Amino acid sequence: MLTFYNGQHSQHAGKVEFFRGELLPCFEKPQRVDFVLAELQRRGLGEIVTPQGVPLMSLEKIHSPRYLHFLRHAWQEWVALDPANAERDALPAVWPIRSLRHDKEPDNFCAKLGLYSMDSGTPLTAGTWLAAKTGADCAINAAHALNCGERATFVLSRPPGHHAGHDFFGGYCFLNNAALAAQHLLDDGARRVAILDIDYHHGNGTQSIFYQRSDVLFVSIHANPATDFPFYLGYADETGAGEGAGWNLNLPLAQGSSAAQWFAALESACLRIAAARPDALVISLGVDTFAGDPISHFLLQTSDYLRIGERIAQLGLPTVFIFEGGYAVNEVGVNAVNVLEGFETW
Ligand code: SP5
Ligand code: ZN
Repeated sequence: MLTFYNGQHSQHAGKVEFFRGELLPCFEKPQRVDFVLAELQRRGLGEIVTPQGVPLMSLEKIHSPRYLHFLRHAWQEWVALDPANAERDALPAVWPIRSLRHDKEPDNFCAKLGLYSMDSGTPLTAGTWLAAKTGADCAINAAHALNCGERATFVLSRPPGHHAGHDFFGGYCFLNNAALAAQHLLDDGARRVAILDIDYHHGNGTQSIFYQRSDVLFVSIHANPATDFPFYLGYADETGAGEGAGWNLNLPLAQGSSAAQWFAALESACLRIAAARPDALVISLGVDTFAGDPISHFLLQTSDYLRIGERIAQLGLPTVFIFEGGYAVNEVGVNAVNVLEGFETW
């Protein structure tokens, strides 16, 4: 399997995230990708390539121009507020919630941070734009490679993407790599693309981007949003709207769900995807479903990840795997690569 690796990912290295009144060390750290890369190389699972940079125009198919402009210039504006900010992560602290305006972009940088974000757990740093942009390059290159005859490709990048919406960051995500890959597959001629999101957290960004569209089926298995981030989206009654009615399937599970319960949901997900007869598949591959994950509450074991890959392979579709969450750093490499190996060996 061809892997598109973002060597600039380490430029995004947040110091802290805000959680319950405290600044905690970031869970989403560079070593995550280092462990996956080491495990890929150890197993010799295929070539690792550097992507070509894509024009900003291709990001505008998913993200708003003013959000992209904000992200590109955010760090210099943050440091312009106070030179001492060069040593501090930028975290939002004020948001335009219901009754406040979204249509005016404020001049004040802290106000802009709130306009373009959903949480205070996602630090923006000096290298965030570079890491996120080269990650998006990987996603679009990996989608394009399917058009050039690859059966499957893997996007090994961070920061992750599935919480990022049309014009906001959050949940450790800035650019929605899965959405960018799906859109590229459509632009390359696919009539319909399915996205299967198996990260522990609901992919609110991806869902909202495609909610009104029938050319992208979004299916997600995740923790019940009543108890888990991103809290405000991901319920089973969200089935799509307008043209997209019927093209969104959420399969929320309770905290503490077993592997058996999780695999029952995977079966429902795969049946829906097969019924849609898509031309290609994008997997938002989070491995924070692992029993040992420090921020999540499902109970999958390392060997379960091989079975996930095998079941996905049975769909028989050209597939782009995109690395999302997974915070048990020592196991994240083995678990993620097990999915790829299960897929390859089926
Ligand atoms: C891509 C992805 O997996 N994003 C997840 C974002 C989750 N953000 C909320 C994290 C809450 C951290 N909880 C700390 C628990 C410490 N015991
Ligand atoms: Zn997650």
